Amino acid sequence: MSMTVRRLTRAATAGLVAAAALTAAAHSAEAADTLGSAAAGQGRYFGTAVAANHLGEADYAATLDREFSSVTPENEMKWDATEPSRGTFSFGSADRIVDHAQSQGMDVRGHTLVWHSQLPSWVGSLGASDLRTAMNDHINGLMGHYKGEIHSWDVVNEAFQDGGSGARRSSPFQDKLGNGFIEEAFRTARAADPAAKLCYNDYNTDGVNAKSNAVYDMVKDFKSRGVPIDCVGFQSHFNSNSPVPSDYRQNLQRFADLGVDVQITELDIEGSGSAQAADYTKVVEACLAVSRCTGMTVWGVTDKYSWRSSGTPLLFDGNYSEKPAYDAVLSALGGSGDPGDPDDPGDPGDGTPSCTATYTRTADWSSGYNGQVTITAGGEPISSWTATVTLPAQQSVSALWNGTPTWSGNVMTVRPSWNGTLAAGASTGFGFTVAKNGSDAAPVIGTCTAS
Ligand code: G2I
Repeated sequence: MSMTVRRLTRAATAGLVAAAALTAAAHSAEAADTLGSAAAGQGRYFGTAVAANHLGEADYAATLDREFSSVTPENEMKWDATEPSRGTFSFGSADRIVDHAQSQGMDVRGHTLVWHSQLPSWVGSLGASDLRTAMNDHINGLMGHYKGEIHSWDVVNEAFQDGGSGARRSSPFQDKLGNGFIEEAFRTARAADPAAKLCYNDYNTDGVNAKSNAVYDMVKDFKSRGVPIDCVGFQSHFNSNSPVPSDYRQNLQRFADLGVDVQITELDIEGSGSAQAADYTKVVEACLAVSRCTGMTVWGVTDKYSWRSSGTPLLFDGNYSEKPAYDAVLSALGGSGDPGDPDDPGDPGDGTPSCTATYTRTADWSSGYNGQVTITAGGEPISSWTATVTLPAQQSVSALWNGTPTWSGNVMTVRPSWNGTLAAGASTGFGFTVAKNGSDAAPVIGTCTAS
């Protein structure tokens, strides 16, 4: 289908979209008991990254539609997905997300136009002059297709190196077009969709450091020379190696003081329980303290689909139950959700048994290892649980304790032996010994189900 036809088709639905947005706003005004409605009460959006291939999962879509007011396609608008060969655009998966968002009255962030990663190899093989044309054609192709439908675009993503130098990262764009590629991308983007906010987006720029200083200097220079830039995105992927910086708010504020909006674009914080909740509170409070911090996006709906799933970094667990981090964010946003409300999914008394399963390798030797899966009940007591462990093809289990396995190929389904009954929040687990048979890969733990 030609781009012109898609553009007309998308524009023709705009009236319906506006109607849906009004319905959502009217609904949310009644009670600020979701992330999106509570954030709206603070004049902010609260978004999530979304993957098109999960939209058909009822619980995923229900959680998304209930809680969030903005979506960012996690991979579907990237160059490899949208222009896999030169001049041939494919918008199918991204359109599914945009259409879904619009049907629910949610806004859309565009991610991302010019990035060194998820870049098809044909781009890297172009000479400078062709590459410049291809970069501008790509920006025009995407922004034209979604003209008027994206509230903010990540025009350039991750163009600076990590570490102390503050230098630009090597990429086809940097190496062949030089420092000016960023400015050129922003100028092209402004002309392509004048209504979209144009953002520069990066990670490890959340506190004041050499990398954020380099981005700061670029933004300052752009503002002084009239290069069109409206916002800076702070990805905010946190864990114990990269904790929420103590000068997070101060860093957001110094960018805002340059005359740009700031947005938290890919928030996730590894951990669990009250420690994770406290970290999330810090982030939300920092954004709310900076008037130009216009919104926050978490990088996924549920822990089970996170790019860092083993770190359980998100607000909903693998069963879509609200975690303590969810309650903390809602409360920091001034929402009226009650952390102990039996009507809230995941809160004690909601009547839905749930559990989570987490895996650790507890012993390791050349020919084998021991694995331990910890089963933790959600906000309700449970009387039984089921967890699946998918082993790499070569491996075999030689012993298993504190659980009862059944097998289907290399998938082991484990149910309790004596340890099915758990109080709300209590844990048990099972262990097993694996013969590696030449493969040292880790097993994959499936979603825990409880009754
Ligand atoms: O790495 C986390 C994020 C850092 N900032 C830019 C973001 O765009 C980036 O997102 C992640 C996605 O969450 C992952 O889902 O970007 C990764 C790729 O750089 C994404 O991973 C890719 C896998 O590498 C592919 O193998 C897979 O086909 O996801 C693809 C789609 O599931």
